[in-house]
Amino acid sequence: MDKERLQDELRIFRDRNFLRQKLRSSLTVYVLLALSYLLIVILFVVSLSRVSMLSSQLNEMRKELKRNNSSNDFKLFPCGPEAREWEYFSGKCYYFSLHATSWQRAKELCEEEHSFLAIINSHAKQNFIMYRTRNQRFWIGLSDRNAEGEWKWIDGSDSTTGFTYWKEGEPNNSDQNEDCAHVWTYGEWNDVHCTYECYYICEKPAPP
Ligand code: MAN
Ligand code: CA
Repeated sequence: MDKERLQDELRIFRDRNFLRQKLRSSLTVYVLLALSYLLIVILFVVSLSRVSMLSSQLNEMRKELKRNNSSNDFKLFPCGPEAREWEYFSGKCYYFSLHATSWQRAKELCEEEHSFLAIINSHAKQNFIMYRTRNQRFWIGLSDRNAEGEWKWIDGSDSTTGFTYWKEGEPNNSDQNEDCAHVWTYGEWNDVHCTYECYYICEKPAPP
């Protein structure tokens, strides 16, 4: 009888021990699992931050490269590397239009580009414009629209006192209706009706 009880107790003891051991080992597994999850999360966060650090460094390098390039390009394109249709001459930038229009529209188109119809006030500028316009008619910022015979530049300055380059016999106000000036053959100036369609030259100061 006693022996049986003893055996029972021994079995219970063994069972409990077994359970305890099982519990302990599965606890170890869970702890290990949790630790490895934690490790993965840490690794993920660290690599994410490294990647974002690297990408911001790369961005900085790209910007620096762009800055260097564009400052170099300014040597080649003083009117701005992003505005290569503007040509540099003696501190000013000029745009020679690719289509013809009326004097008024040309004036507006220049103003839309923060510029004005070209004012020719020196031989050097006259030559530059002559070489560039090659006998084509291009509007310049000169008219006597406000008072017949009083030729004024677009900035209000009087043209009769300064540099002029009229073709011989011009301005002749042909048909009493020619109030706007354009450069023509060999860059010489002529007056025509303002609704005539000419190419046009815009001018603006070169960026600092
Ligand atoms: C001729 C001359 C000019 C005039 C033009 C108009 O070439 O009379 O003065 O401006 O015609 O087309
Ligand atoms: Ca004329």
